[in-house]
Amino acid sequence: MSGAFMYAPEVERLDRPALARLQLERLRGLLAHAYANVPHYRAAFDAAGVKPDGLRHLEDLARFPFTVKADLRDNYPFGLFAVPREQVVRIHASSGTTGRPTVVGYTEADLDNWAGLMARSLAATGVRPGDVVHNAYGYGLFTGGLGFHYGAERLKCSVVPMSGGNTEKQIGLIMDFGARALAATPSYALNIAEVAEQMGVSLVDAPLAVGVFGAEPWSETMRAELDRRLGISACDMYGLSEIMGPGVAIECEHRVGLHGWEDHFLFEIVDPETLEPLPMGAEGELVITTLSKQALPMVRYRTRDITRLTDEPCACGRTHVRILRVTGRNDDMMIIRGVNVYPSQIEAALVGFPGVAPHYLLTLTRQGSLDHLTVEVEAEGGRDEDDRAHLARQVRHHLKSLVGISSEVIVRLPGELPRSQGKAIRVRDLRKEGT
Ligand code: DLL
Repeated sequence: MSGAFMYAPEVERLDRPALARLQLERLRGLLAHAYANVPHYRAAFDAAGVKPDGLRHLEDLARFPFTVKADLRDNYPFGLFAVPREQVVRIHASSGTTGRPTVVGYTEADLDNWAGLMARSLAATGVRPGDVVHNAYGYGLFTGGLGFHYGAERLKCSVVPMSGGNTEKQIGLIMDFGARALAATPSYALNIAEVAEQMGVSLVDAPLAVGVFGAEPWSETMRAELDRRLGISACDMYGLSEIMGPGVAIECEHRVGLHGWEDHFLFEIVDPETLEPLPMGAEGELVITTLSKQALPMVRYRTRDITRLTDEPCACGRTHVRILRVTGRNDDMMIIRGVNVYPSQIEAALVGFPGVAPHYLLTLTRQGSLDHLTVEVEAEGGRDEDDRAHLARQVRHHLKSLVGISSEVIVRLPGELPRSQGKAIRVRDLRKEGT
């Protein structure tokens, strides 16, 4: 395919008044659909004293109630579906750590929109029709595998439905099939890079050119690491099952924040404490309303993800609002001796630090009434014990001055920490067990 290809529906470049008109029309339809067909929404709207036809302007949405993950759990499994179950042609679920899984459903039209948005997302990163797309996101109840699969097919790519795991085999196929794009979690992409190096395979010299990474928080330093070790341009992809799956927002080739697809979603930032809407540019919790979902309409869904929006123009010409890199989830924020910190901030400080490999594990314990953070990292290459102890002191000092937290640092031997196959487990929180 020629480099001039552009999969750029006009809707991505609508001016603000036209986009707002489209959103208002769709929002009215969505609210009416939710109110008419989902007892939970009817009760919640009634309790808040709002009616779908009372919405005149987009700003009026602020009077509508939020939806939270517990609402999905309380209505397990299909209670929030707004269409008869027979019209739901796909069901996904996320396991969560406790309790019932979160169940989501799609009509045929929902799947069609999802594939279309994923195709637009992949195209924005520079993936082209005809490209071989190696899909290492997990297939199954997780939305990553199938979400990418149908999007890449819609864009007319050749999709390799690899799923996660079996890393050496993955690398063989990436090379043999000449994959141009790699779709994976960033932590699994790093695992692929490392195993390739151990096998003596140079992915940097392979046709691989684009990485579409998401499903977990990652840092700019991790991006630089993945760019360099895989010889790619690594783009950030954001999404969540409750709203659709992957393809809610994507970085274009300029990689300056993720374009949120405003023709299908309405994005707000609210103060996570007061729940008041915050102005453009302010940091807070991302709240999303779906504008076109049939099976599972979501009204003001609190994502728990902390980020900022920007409406500064992007060099690509797309007018949709950009979501800045999601630093972490509200639930993942650690308070270490009074300092608020996200795992991705620690990652940003660790990755690229001389002598340290980009693998880490954070463990939280309670010592007396104080939180205690242990940071385990791996040494790069063989180092003796004294060397590692010296390195640990340097890392400890670096974390203190850069992130402002005191921690205990242990430098492990190469390969000692677990490797990711999908979403990485970065934090072990042992505080609840009273350790
Ligand atoms: O992770 C959907 C997805 C698949 C997105 C593949 C991108 C690529 P869930 O399993 O429901 O859905 O998890 C959603 O993961 O609320 C965020 O906390 C986190 N997350 C997803 N993408 C990013 C990202 C998929 N790019 C939850 N940066 C979300 C940071 C992310 N966090």
